[in-house]
Amino acid sequence: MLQNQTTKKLHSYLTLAGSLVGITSQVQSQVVYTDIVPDVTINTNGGQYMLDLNNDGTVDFKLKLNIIASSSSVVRQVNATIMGANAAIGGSLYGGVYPLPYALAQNFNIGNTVTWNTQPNPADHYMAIVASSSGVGNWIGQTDKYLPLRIQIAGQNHYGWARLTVAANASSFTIKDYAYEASPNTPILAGANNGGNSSPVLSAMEVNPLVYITGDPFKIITSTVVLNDANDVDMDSASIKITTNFNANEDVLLFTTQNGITGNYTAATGVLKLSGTSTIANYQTALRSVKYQNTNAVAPNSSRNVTFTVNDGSVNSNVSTRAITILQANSIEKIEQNTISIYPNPATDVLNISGTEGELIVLIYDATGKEIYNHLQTEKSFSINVSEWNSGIYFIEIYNNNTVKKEKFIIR
Ligand SMILES: [Ca+2]
Ligand SMILES: [Ca+2]
Ligand SMILES: [Ca+2]
Repeated sequence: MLQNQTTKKLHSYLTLAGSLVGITSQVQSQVVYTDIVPDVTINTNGGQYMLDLNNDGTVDFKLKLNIIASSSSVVRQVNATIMGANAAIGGSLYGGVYPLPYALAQNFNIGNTVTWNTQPNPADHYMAIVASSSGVGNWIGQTDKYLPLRIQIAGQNHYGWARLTVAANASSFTIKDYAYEASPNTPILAGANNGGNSSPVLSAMEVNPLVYITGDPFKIITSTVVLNDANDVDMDSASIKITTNFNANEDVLLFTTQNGITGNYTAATGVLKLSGTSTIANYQTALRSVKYQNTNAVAPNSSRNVTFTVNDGSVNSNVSTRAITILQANSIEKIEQNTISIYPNPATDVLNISGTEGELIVLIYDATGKEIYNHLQTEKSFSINVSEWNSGIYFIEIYNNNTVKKEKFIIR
C-alpha cells in the first residue's frame, strides 16, 4: 500500500515536473548583452568601474581597486559594492561574515540556486585581497571568469553576469562585458551573449509625465530619449505601444516617414511599428518625432504609458516608458491668477515660481511653440534650473487647480 502510494506520488510528481518543464520552455528568455568597447582596465588606487547592468541610467554595482600601502607592507583589494536597491552578488562567506564573490566558469547556471549576498555592511564584497605573503578571495589571478549578479526591476529578480580578469597580485582588474536576463526570475548562463551582439540601449527618457490637455494637437512624446548600440551601425525596426488605459476609440500615434523609416499604426492595438534599415542616429530622431493625440475632446482625466523598443535586426532593446497625463480642458478654467509670481524676468540661471497652491502643472514652450518643459508639482514654490537653456523668448503656462497663469519670459 505504502509502496503504491509512493509510486503514485512519484508518478504525479514526474507528471508535474514534465508539465513544469513544458511551461519553463515557453518562458520568453531574452539575454540583454552589452560589450564594453574597449575593455576597461583599472590599475590605480581608488580606480573604479560603475556597472549599470540593465543600462537604465542607475548604477547597480561598483567595482573598485584599493591599494593600502604602509612602510612595511602593501595590501591590494579588488572590491565589489552593491549600489542598487535589493541587488545582490553571488558568493561564499569568509568567516561567516565577509562576502567573497564567486569567479564562475562559462555556462554556469546563474539563478536562484546561487548563494546571493545582499549585505551592504560591510559594504565591500572582496573579490581579491592580496597582502605580501597571503591572499583571500575567489578572484585572485582569474582570467575571463564570470561574476554572478542579481538586480531587481519592478520588484522582480533579474540574473546577470560580468566578465572580468583580476591580476594575481590584485594590482589591476579588467572588465570586458556584461549581460542580464530580461525575463524576471529566469536563470542566465554565465557568458550567454546572443552570439556577441550587444542589445540596443534606450536611455534618458523624461522622468515626468507628458501633460496632454484635451483638444491639444498631436504632441511629441519624448524629446530626450537616447539610442545606443555597442556593435551595430544600423537599426532595423522599432515598436511604440500605448499600454496603460489604452482606448482604441481615442488614442492615436502619429509618425511621418523619414530617412528610410516608415511607420504603420494599428488603431485596434495602439501599436506603431517602425521599419526600414537606418542609422542609430536616424532611429533616435524617429523615436523623438513620434506624436500622441487624444481625439476625444471631452476625454476624462486619465493617464497612459507609452513604451518604446528598438530592434537591431536580432534582438530588442530594453523597454523605455514615458507616461502621459491627460487632463480634460473643460476642467481647467483659463483665467489669470495674480498670486503666482514668476521671477526674475529676464532669467539667467534659475526661474522661480512661488505662490502656488496644491498640485500644479508647469508647461514651458520656446518661441517656436515647441514644448520644452513640463512638470507636475506639489510644492508651494520651486525653481527651475535654466542655466543650460538657450537665450531667447519663452512662454510659461501654470495650471493650478482651476486656474492658469500664462506669461512670457526671457532667458539671457
Ligand atoms: Ca541599472
Ligand atoms: Ca569588451
Ligand atoms: Ca547590436
